[in-house]
Amino acid sequence: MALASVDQNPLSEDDLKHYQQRGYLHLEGFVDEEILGGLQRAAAEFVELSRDLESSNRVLDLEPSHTAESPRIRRLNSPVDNHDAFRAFALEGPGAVLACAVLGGPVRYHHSKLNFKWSGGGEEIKWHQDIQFWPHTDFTPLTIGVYLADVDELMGPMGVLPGSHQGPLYNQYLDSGEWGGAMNPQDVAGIDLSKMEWLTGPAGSVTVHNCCMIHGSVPNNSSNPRPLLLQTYSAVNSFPIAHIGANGVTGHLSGTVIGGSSDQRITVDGREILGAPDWSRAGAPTIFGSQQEAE
Ligand SMILES: O=C(O)CCC(=O)C(=O)O
Repeated sequence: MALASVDQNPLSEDDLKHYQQRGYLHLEGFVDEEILGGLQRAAAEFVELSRDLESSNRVLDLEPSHTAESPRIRRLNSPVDNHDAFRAFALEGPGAVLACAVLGGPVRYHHSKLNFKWSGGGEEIKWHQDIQFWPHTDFTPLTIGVYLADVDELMGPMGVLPGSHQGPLYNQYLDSGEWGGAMNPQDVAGIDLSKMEWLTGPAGSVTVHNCCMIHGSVPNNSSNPRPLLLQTYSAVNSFPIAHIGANGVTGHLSGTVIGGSSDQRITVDGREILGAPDWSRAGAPTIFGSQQEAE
């Protein structure tokens, strides 16, 4: 996939060092007004669409108190698959350029979502790490967040625990054995919540966090929604591991390679494999077909 401005590196050496050591970046006002306006208009279109819905569907996840007069969207699933403005931002525009800059080369897009976190109590996201939701063959995956509105401390900004990406990877199952999607209270008691950094900022500000980072956000008790557009990428030769969590159900454009090509080289258990091409869209040829074509 072609990048809008592949020659332009938006990060300094200090930014890269900060990401490696602390596991996150906080880039105030990163997205310019024109592109931000396009993303905001796209988000507003989904709010209008939601007025016709009485319950959640595949694309829009609604809060129980949602009504046509007072819409309350929890999440727009896979914005990249559902609107051109989100697709262009994440696969060709500033989101793509930033992902390539942080990871130092071509990247593989994994998934996207838009968390609205509505006003007056919009929901908390408990402390968690992402990698357990969609394990990959390495720990390069990261998520880029864009605030589509000004966000202050009262609005439930993203909170990250600097350096925690290098620490333990926690069990996110409940004691009952069911998937809980968050760290359990005993583990949360063992982390120093006073070290949390709350990433606020004007609309267009960007957050980047590594897949092993402990992060979350408190309810939005302000009178304005807190739309946060999130898109996840890995290094090009990092691959999602099938049959765990969300891998395999992340959207039609998942797996798109941005800013170069993939040579399908992966290392598993210390051994390098030069894997076959990606046949997930076109369908796999048979071994007979491939071998005869090669003659
Ligand atoms: O919306 C937020 O504040 C955080 C989102 C998040 O951590 C997630 O969806 O994994």
